[in-house]
Amino acid sequence: METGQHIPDEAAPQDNASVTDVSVEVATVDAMLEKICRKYNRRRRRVKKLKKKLKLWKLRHLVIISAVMVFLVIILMWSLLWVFTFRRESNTGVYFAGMFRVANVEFIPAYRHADSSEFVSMANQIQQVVSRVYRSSAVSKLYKHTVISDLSNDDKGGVLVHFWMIFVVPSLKTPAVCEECVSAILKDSVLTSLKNRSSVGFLLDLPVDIDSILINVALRSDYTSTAAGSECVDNLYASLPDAKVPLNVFSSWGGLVCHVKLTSTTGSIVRLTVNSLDIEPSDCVQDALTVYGALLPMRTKALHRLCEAVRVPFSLVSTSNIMLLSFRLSQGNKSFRGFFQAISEQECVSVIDMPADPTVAGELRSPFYPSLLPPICSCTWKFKTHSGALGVALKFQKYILSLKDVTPCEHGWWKVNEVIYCGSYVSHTTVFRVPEQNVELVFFCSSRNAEQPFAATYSTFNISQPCVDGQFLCSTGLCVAKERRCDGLDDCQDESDEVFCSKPIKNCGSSSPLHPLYVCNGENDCPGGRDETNCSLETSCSEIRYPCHSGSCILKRNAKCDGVPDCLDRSDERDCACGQPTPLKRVIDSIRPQDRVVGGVNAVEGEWPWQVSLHFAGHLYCGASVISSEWLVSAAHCFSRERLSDPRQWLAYLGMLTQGSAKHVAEIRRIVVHEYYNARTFDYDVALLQLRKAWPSALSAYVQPVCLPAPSQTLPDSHRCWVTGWGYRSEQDKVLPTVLQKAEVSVLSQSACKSAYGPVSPRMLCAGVPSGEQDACRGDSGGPLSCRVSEGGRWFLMGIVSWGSGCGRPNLPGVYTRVVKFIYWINSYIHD
Ligand code: 4AZ
Repeated sequence: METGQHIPDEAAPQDNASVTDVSVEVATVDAMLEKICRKYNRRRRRVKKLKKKLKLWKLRHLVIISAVMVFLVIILMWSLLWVFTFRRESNTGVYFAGMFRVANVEFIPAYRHADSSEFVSMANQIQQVVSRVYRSSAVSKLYKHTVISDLSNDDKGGVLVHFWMIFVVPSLKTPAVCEECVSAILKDSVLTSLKNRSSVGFLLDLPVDIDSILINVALRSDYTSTAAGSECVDNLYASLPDAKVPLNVFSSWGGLVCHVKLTSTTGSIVRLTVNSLDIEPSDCVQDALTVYGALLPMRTKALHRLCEAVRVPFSLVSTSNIMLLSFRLSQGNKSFRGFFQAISEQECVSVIDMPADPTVAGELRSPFYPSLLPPICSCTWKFKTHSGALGVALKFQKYILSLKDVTPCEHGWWKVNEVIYCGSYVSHTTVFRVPEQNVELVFFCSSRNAEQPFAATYSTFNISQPCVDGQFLCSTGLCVAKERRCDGLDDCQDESDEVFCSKPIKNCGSSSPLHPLYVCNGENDCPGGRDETNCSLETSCSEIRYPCHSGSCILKRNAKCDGVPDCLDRSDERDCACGQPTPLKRVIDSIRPQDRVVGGVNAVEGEWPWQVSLHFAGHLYCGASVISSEWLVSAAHCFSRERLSDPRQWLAYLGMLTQGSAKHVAEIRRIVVHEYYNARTFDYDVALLQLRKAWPSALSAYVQPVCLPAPSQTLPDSHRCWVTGWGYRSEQDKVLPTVLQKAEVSVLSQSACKSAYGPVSPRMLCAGVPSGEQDACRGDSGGPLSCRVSEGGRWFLMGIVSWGSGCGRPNLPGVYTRVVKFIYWINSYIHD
């Protein structure tokens, strides 16, 4: 801005002004002063501004510096916290139980006593070697120490060393001390020194058999309860062959976990006889006795586990001269009574010359019979018949041989004249025939744990005619009278005499008796319903008659809970608080959209009050059905793998329509998988689950048991039933439905089922529709196939979702466990 006089920005020099100038200048003094004042003011303002700026700058820096300081302090504190608290907390002890054989060392009896100087000196030497190996390994920083727990005499010579190894590992590094990794360190050390195909090498200077090295991850509690100083470890020794060494254990004997170590003389094996075991059945959680073929509780050496009381004595053998009994006994009166013996190892080879008389038979028995089969064993029988026309027949009780397929044999494998068969346990008799004069049978044990023994009677048979004239050859190998074919009774024990039968003639008017299938089956087959009269007369029993409580039977097959008292004692109408749902909305089931559960529709609240959703580790895994206030029934295959058999990992959702809205969530106390369940064939696919607590009866509008059918109960072919569950809606589906789905399916005859799948067992039942549009699928397993015998009647559990070829495929129906075959088995648990 211009004012006529230029005011320089900076103070102008005034000393050169002359006196003559003064007058002139006097006139302008005021102006000058004003100028100076203005200049001064402007300067002051500028200084003020500068000061303000400086203040602001300082403040900003102060804030930044303080923020940085706070940040640094937080980092420092976090690091300190992590180093001193979290890091320490996340360090875990990892425990291993192991064993190896030290060769070329003579075993001396003093080694049996951990307090002997000989033991201490030998143990120190071994412990130092093992420690040196691990301290120079990749896991040296994590290795803590080794404790030698036992030295025993080994059949192969030398000393068998049992030891504990402890690592302290930050959680993030746990994979570095896996079972395989830890055992590889030991094996690698020996491997480098192996010579001349011998299995003995050197662990530094210790001669160790590489094949004997076995290391298992173990529990800390097992370590503390077996470690030196524990009050609950006992060592017993059987020095005389066959002499019984008594073994009695009581819960007052010690702590919760107690161990008894058994040893017998070199060259012998230990046989344990259990006379009685009094414990609570609790699925091995509270009470259990685990028997090991080692002196430490090593997982891969477990021989047998008892989680229920034992009343009938039995015995089992170890695979060597050592055995460990590991008791877990909770409070209460718990006891074990039995004894152990040193028995000699049997050479199991027999040569049998078959007698000429085909009626004379002998018996072959599993190794160590009647003791349970150990996991490792073999036996050979060589038969020779007197003629090329005669072969060898073996009649097994509750055991069957079937040709091996790609899956491994879980219950023993057999080599029969070079052909391989798998053995399995079944509930009936079978006959295995070898149509050759010279037969060599070799049996190998192949299960992970001890198993039931078997026995078979052997005899010769006519190769060209296995069954005599007038007899029919069943698939089980049994021979039954020809008249028994298609008589409605399971004479063959696998129903092979009752499939592919033409419909029996209804000889209603004739003097010969009416075919049993038509008699008292609930349908009027003869004019005037003559076949349905006198059905309540009490008579002798057979599988197609209804068993009254009194012990006698009536002809009416479907008498149970049908509203009419038929038995004299009225037992057929007892315990009928089941199978009567009270849907809270009207049920619409006729019109269904085609895009749901393999052809299903949403169920409504209260429609299937027995339906259960079983969740494993938080995820839907299977279905189940409520059958009483504390028992559910499901499929065995839902629990067959080791981790799935722990009841603590499961939750049962009861009274639920939509996932997440259960009226009751129940914990599981115990899972009982059928003892004959066969994971290869899915035969005997049934399991029972006992709840920790009964579900509240106040929930009866939402939770109710389904009726269990009588063993005699029948359904006409093509009878319509319902399958329910939260399983996938198609084979390709990736998401599970949230609302319970129901689909209507027809029951197929056993012949139609066999036409679809080939061999299906009598314990299986097919249901579906020819198009495949309605079916069960993955996730529905274990859930119910619910049927009403008569319109408006009660619902019965006729099937349990088991398996099938895919889901919803045409002519490949769903396969269900046939519940009528398991009524006695189920009742033996739920009415205990
Ligand atoms: C299963 O995997 C499964 N279509 C259940 C039932 C069926 C197929 C598979 C029948 O659990």
